[in-house]
Amino acid sequence: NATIFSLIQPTGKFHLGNYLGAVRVWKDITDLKDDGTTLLFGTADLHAITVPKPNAKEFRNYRIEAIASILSIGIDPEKAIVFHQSRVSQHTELHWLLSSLASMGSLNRMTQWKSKSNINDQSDDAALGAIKLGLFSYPVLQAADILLYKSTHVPVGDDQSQHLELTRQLSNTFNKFYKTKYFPMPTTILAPTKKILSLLNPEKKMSKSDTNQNSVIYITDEPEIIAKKIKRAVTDSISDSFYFDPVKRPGISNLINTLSGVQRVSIEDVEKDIAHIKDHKDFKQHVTDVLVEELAPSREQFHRYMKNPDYLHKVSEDGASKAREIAAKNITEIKRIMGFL
Ligand code: AQP
Repeated sequence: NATIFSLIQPTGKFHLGNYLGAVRVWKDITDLKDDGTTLLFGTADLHAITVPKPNAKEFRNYRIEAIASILSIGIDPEKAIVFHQSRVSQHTELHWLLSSLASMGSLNRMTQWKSKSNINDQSDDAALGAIKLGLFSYPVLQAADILLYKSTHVPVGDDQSQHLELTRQLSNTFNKFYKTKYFPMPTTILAPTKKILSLLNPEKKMSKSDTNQNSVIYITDEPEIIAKKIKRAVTDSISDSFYFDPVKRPGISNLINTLSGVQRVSIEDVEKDIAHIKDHKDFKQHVTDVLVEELAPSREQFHRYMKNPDYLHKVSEDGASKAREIAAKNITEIKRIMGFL
């Protein structure tokens, strides 16, 4: 039977990238599946402490907000297991077991620890020495998350493809070493929308941890905030027509890609739809209108859920208890294969 699994870090409010690259895809999958497929979606709260950490009070709030966001997008907790990673201790247990198979070389090739630690020069020993082990071994924990449930499919944005490749490598290494077919080779379900970029620097991806709030549209942003951020978004001075050309027009192309994702139509169809627009002000107004309309229902739901923390707690604890049932069974089998039992 298929198992579809994905997590998101509770490192702040979810933004358009998280929405189009992850959580809206999770909702689409949940709505579609009614065939006994196991669905697990939740927060990667153990991963969240590998980046500059919020204080405990903020972190508690981010975790709650993440569950409220997942539900407000319309994921039905009766159909999908919604939970916090840290509430299922087998994730860290499998992380250790897999870390004995993960080579430093393969982790060294991952790009995320470099971008998240802003390390440009790998001969800078002092900078390298300051990098935390947790950030470096992040992809091993991610592989453990996925393999713990013998997941067959993992929906993610394209920035995560490299980590999924490492997961498949670890699955293969384990199976070969222990002469078993225990772990599946999880397939990446790539989000249909290309990476969403920062509004102020379209060289970088839109990111929760970006220090400049104006570069990010949060899915809970009020209409006037969305309008203000889109107004300030970096574009260009080519007027009269708006078309997709990420090299020459990165800012405009990022907005067109966003429209294509939100409206679920191709880039070409967006170009046709906006062909009549001649100036930047009208183009930005159009983008604002589309975003405001798309995000309004989940924003309202989000505020409703946040007024009921007991319900959110219950959903994530019920989810964790269902996840633990699968995890406990699987970790016992894994430890038996490895000779611990
Ligand atoms: N800009 C993006 N465009 C498309 N997809 C994106 N995702 C993240 N940013 C974009 C997808 O969101 C899912 C959850 O990501 P995550 O929170 O686990 O980690 P991240 O990729 O590191 O996200 P952020 O927003 O950049 O968080 P911080 O700043 O805390 O590191 C993933 O499926 C990812 O592909």
